[in-house]
Amino acid sequence: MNKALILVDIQNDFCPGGSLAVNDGDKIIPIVNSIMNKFENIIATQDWHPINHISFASNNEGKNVGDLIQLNGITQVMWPNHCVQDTKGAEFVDTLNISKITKIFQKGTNKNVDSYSGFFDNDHQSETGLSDYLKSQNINEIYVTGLATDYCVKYTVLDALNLGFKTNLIIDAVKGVNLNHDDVENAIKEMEKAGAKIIKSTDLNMN
Ligand code: VGL
Ligand code: ZN
Repeated sequence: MNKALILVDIQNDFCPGGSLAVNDGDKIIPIVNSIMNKFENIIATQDWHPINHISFASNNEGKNVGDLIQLNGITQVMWPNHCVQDTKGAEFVDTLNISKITKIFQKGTNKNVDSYSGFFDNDHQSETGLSDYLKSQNINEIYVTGLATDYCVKYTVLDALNLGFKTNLIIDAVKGVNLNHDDVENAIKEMEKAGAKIIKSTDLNMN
């Protein structure tokens, strides 16, 4: 069986200067680059929204960034426009060593539903293909890095565990949004409780 490194949404809009910047989001990039040589399978997800995406406050009259709406029974945060298809903000950060990426999965492409997880849309009605791809490569263990800890990283980890993948969270290679001050802490606890192993990038040097 094989293992894979997963890079969640390491895109310009989630780094300082971007429209949905995560504090110190760029600080993970040298760490992510430095562990790539431990993996043959390096899979990146890319938040990839059409300009009319439902998660953008700008597409919901009277809503402001940070507001919550109900969407088919699911709570949806109103985000600033971000990761719009074919824009600079949606590109991978240019200091990321993208030459090592072996496969890319784009998500959030359906304007009517958000997709935090790299596996499924938030309503769990459609898949990105990541799960089938991992199975086709005999990958049963994943190591997750990227942005943001309390959204796309968390949902990717929880879905991976539900799908039966052995899942490690590389704690120094993720950063979160923290709309509320303890969101990141709670997200880490939730992932751990669901069965994720919390490791440090330096632990990878020991095997
Ligand atoms: C994300 C909010 C909206 C993420 C994506 O990558 O964590 N967060 N879209
Ligand atoms: Zn998004």
